[in-house]
Amino acid sequence: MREGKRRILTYGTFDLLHVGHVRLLQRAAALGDELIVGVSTDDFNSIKGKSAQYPYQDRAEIVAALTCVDEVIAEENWEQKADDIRRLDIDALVMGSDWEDDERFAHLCDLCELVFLPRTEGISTTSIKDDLSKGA
Ligand code: C2G
Repeated sequence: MREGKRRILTYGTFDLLHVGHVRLLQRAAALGDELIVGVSTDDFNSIKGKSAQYPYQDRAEIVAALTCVDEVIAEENWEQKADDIRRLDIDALVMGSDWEDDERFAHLCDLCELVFLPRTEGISTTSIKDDLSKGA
């Protein structure tokens, strides 16, 4: 905790922001006093095998505009999380449940709490893109 404030961290691409993202961020924010969000850069998205519709600057600006978000940092690689947790004095790392079994997160429980929240079913950036391309 920093100055007695419980600090929450989460990461994501947050492309074409939708209710699944917003509900994740709101629930994460509700677990503490401050929410810091690592938004994946365009280069890191390439590493993740994702290509976002919006460039990093726009995605970061949109996430930063949410009232439940206190700070946005760039997520540039898989390896930065431990350093981010220490540097930002994080109390809990919060992710959607699709990350629960990912070994890239398991070791982080030595540094802070790990919380995995149920995903919002029935919506994803990919499904939005597919619907739009089909003229749905
Ligand atoms: N999410 C959700 N419900 C959805 C869609 C997404 O709860 N219907 C959550 C995801 O579980 C994730 C967050 O919203 O915790 C952001 O999702 P994405 O933008 O798809 O991010 P992702 O590709 O999962 O990147 O290092 C971690 C990665 O950067 C996470």
